[in-house]
Amino acid sequence: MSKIVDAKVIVTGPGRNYVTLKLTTADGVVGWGDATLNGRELAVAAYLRDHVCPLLLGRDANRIEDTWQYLYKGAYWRRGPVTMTSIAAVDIALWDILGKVAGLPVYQLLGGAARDGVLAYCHATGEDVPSLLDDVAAHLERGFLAVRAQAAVPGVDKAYGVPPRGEFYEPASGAVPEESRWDTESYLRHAPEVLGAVRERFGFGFHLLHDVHHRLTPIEAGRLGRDLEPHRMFWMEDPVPAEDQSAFRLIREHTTTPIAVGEVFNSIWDCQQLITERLIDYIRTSVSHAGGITHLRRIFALAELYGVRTGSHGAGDLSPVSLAAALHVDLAVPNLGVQEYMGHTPQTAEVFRPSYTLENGYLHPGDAPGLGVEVDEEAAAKFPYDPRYLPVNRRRDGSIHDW
Ligand code: CS2
Ligand code: MG
Repeated sequence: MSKIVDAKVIVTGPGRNYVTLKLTTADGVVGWGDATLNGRELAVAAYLRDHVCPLLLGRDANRIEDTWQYLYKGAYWRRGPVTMTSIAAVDIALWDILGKVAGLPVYQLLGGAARDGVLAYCHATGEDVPSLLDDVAAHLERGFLAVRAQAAVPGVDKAYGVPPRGEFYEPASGAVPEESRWDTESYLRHAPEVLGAVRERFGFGFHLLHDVHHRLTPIEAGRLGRDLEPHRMFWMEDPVPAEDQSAFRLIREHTTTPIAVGEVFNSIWDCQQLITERLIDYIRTSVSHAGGITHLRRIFALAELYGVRTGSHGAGDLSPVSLAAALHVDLAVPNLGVQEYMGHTPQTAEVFRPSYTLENGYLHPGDAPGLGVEVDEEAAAKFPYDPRYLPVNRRRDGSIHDW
């Protein structure tokens, strides 16, 4: 009997906060969904506990599309990161249940494997160019074929994406947002030099990526893209705040450097203009922030029509449940670009036990029924929620900038 009889929200903080949804059917089949929204975890937990879980009890777990439509259209107030992350968690958990009932890995339910493995990109960072080059070397040594390179910017403290050497990068910290400083001119001078140094040292035999992280104006982004063209980037990510979709027309006029956008998007409507006008080359929407497997498939199908490839967000603040679900979709879609893979901390591994693998730079979700992830609730209970916010970014004059 596939009726949902229990819906439980688990908030745990093994080194960073995660929100996980556990759905259980009358037959005792359990499905897991990731509902983590970095810095706003409790908002999603409350939305689920107060407005979603009570409505799920008694529903048929097999009716995945109907449940998606019920939660999306039934709320009246549509879209947004909290709502769509909540819907995503339910959707991911229902696909997990369906796979377990069918005895099949979720990718088989999505049409089977379209490839042998999912190309992964890792994060190489450095507080200066030599340490960045060392980190790139270490990741290439581990067999990665795609590397994101981020270096500190001289004169800019707490640059995005660069943890203290040897530490796992986690941007959220403290019950009050940390304040970082930003200087566009320093960045625009430094980024091409840094990425040029990577190419100079390691050549062009691997994919090189870089995350601008929403910080430029359209013309600045056009200038950066043009300056990066000799380095043949796989992509430059989030060059400008992505709400301004028409800005990408201007960027496109100035550069052929491929563009990736979408980790902050949560619905197909956020992506529609960028995809249908071919203003981007990769769509980065994630399975846990953009409505789950059901909605992500729609976004990726639209992207395929326009020659846009996938490049899903996969930072450490998306739990192993999210990465597992992403990999099942990645394996099955025809227009895969690349999957972000930061890995997770040992503490996180105490709570989440995924069956995905990484080999020679390729990820695979595994063939366990469902998503292939188990969640240890006892371990989760050991790690209380620890309030943490993402940083606030200010320009040198103190005015707020995009982080
Ligand atoms: C970044 C993320 O992975 C990325 O591309 O943009 O690290 C992002 O800053 C975090 O996921 C925010 O929580
Ligand atoms: Mg990013």
